[in-house]
Amino acid sequence: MTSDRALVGISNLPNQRYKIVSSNGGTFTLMVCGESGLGKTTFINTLFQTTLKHVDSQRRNQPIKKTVEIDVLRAVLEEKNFSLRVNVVDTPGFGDNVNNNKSWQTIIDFIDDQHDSYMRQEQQPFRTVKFDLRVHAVLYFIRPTGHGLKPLDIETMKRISSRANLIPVIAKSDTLTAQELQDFKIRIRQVIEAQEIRIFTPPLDDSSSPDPALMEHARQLIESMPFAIIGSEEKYDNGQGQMIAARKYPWGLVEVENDSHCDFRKLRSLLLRTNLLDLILSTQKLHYEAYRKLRLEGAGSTEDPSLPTRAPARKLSHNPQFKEEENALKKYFTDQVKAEEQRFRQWEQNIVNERIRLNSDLEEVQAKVKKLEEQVRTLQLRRH
Ligand SMILES: Nc1nc2c(ncn2[C@@H]2O[C@H](COP(=O)(O)OP(=O)(O)OP(=O)(O)O)[C@@H](O)[C@H]2O)c(=O)[nH]1
Ligand SMILES: [Mg+2]
Repeated sequence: MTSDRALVGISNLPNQRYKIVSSNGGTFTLMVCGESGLGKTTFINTLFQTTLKHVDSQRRNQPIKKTVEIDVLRAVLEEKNFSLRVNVVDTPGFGDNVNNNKSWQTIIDFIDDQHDSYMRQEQQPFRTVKFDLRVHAVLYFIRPTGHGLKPLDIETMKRISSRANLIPVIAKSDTLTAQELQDFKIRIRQVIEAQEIRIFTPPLDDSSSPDPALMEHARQLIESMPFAIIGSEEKYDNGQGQMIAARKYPWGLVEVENDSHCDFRKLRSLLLRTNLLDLILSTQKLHYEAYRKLRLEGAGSTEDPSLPTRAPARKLSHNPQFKEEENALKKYFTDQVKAEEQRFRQWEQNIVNERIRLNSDLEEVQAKVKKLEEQVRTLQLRRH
């Protein structure tokens, strides 16, 4: 067991805390997003390798391909006396050359849709929520350029932060030197502050249990933000007979779970241990309540375009689990429309036939009337 686990593992948190997590349905949903090719899928696999148990295991050992649609992976986090269901939402990366305008839309819609779906279920008479995929934390992957944030990063992060707990991370941090990384972190923090992007920060003041070890840990986490991460699917011998997740360079290994190489362990601790409950509770109290309020107040009540103001168009396709349902529904509608069109054409034809028939009837009647009129006229002439 590594030192930070021993110090602030889930099992060391006050009893009440994980009771709440368990009674809250015991599900934690994590989402990753950002530009394409930054290692989002690799990060998820690294997390599964080091910490989580994969529930649908058929995906294992398949080579990573470019992610093309939203993918929800289910996992279990198991620790001493504690077990938690975890959903990880992998998303397709934003392209680099194509028109990136509104590339955040799929992600934003997904987050809004989950709030919407939860709200609908809560409104049902029996109020049993069966399907809760509300996103508790969004990892935003930043390209390790060393320069700063792109306008697209800023726009996307702003939109996410008004809906969910946003945690920016520096992707592929093994490609930067220690000094470059330090400067890059400072630059990113400055932009986040100047742009007033609200990121998730571990609370320092926990009055219910003022534990100095926890406080110190929280301080360390805050100082390290945005977390520099490294993902790898490969394991290498660390020279002491242990196989560890790392990236191999000619000069040596860059280790995923080494605090002097990157912040992977800090981020994992924040997500799955020390701040798990904060993330779940703030999603409910802050983000879900804000969404609910906006929806109940109706459209047009806010000047901020980044906030949801209306019911989202319910695009089932955002969730791959609904794909089949959606296709079946589409086919049903197409068939219905075809049948109706056919019926309408037949009906139109019937009307035309009827008109022809009536017209010819009319002509006949008119001819008869004419004949009778003539007969009347001849009779009248004879009488005179
Ligand atoms: N140097 C380095 N390379 C990495 C790291 N993580 C992933 N990669 C590599 O980057 C490439 C892309 O990784 P993916 O995990 O597919 O990236 P992605 O963000 O999921 O990409 P999309 O699905 O297209 O959005 C792969 O070749 C990975 O091996 C990292 O931490 N450091
Ligand atoms: Mg991917």
